[in-house]
Amino acid sequence: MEEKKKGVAILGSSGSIGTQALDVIRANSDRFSVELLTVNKSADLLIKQAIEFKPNAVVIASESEYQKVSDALFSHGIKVYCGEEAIAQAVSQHSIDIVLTAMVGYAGLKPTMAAIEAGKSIALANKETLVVAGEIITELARKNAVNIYPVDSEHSAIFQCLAGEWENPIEKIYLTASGGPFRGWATKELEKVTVEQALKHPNWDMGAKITIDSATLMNKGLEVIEAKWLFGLKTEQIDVIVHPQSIIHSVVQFEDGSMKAQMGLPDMKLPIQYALGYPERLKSYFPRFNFLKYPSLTFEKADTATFKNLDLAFHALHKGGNTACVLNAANEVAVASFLKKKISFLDIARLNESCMEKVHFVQKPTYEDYMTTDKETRIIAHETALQLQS
Ligand code: MN3
Repeated sequence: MEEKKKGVAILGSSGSIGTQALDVIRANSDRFSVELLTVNKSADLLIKQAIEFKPNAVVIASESEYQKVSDALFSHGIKVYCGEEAIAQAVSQHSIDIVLTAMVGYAGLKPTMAAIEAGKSIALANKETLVVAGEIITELARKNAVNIYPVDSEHSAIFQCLAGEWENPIEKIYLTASGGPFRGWATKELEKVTVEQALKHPNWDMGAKITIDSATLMNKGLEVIEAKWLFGLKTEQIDVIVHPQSIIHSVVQFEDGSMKAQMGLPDMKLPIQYALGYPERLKSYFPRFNFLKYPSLTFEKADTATFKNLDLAFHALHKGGNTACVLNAANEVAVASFLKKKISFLDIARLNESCMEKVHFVQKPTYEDYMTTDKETRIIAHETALQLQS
């Protein structure tokens, strides 16, 4: 008997995760069908992807690109929509079983909520969604009996270690961090870091935002917050360990002291495929790890005195309320300003810290409070960026 293919929606199909997800689907076309593709403004790539994968519908957020996409796909019988609102609506299509959320930043929040409300499984690649509103998202998923499968490699590692252990409490988790391209650098050396240097990650090939976040250790900070919500942990149960080779992707320690780690060569296709294929492990031809090529796997403490963002994330978790939402919005503005060469590399953490002090604290935020916090933070962050430039 032929099994029904899993219908996949990819939100953010033009990005690094989105294109790798399509590689996974191309290699497993007997298992998956693409039902929806969405992009922000990459019209040409969207057209090419749509013609190859024949989704039911596509959405382009940028309205100015709509006509071009619509003209190109008309004869292929693919529905074309535009605007942010359309993304949230399109995810509820019947043919969709799982929604891969691979867009960047705060923009992921609303469509993720819509997908959960429509009862779709979530393959979560947009960590900002849980950072901004982890409590609301996890509660919504519980209410709608929706599973959230992590795509972030560290969280996928933890999820894989937990398979078969659902009844056994976690004592602690260790998120591994490569340390980024500036591991071991002193503050003085970091003053002059250029955008080009920061965009070179030693182990992972990723989008610009996450590559900068990796260089500042903000990415690991966001992942700490993401882990808290995904696995229902207390802040004290989460630790970060620098592991420059990026072979061990994270570790779970159970109450008997036993530790399970998931390892392999760093390749985002593996966690993407695991999230889409769960609970099955689909055969892959990704390169295999060879122990003899890595005679030493090493571990060290994260340098949070130099890379302050990681501490800011722990601080945000301790303080709770809307603080992580503030940190996320501040950081999105800070990274964009750095990429435009308006502020320096070290200014990113300065800007983040300053916003966390200035933005008005809300102890028990509602969805509307998060929207207000995000807006308010971006205004303050832009002002702070201007002050830092002068
Ligand atoms: Mn990661």
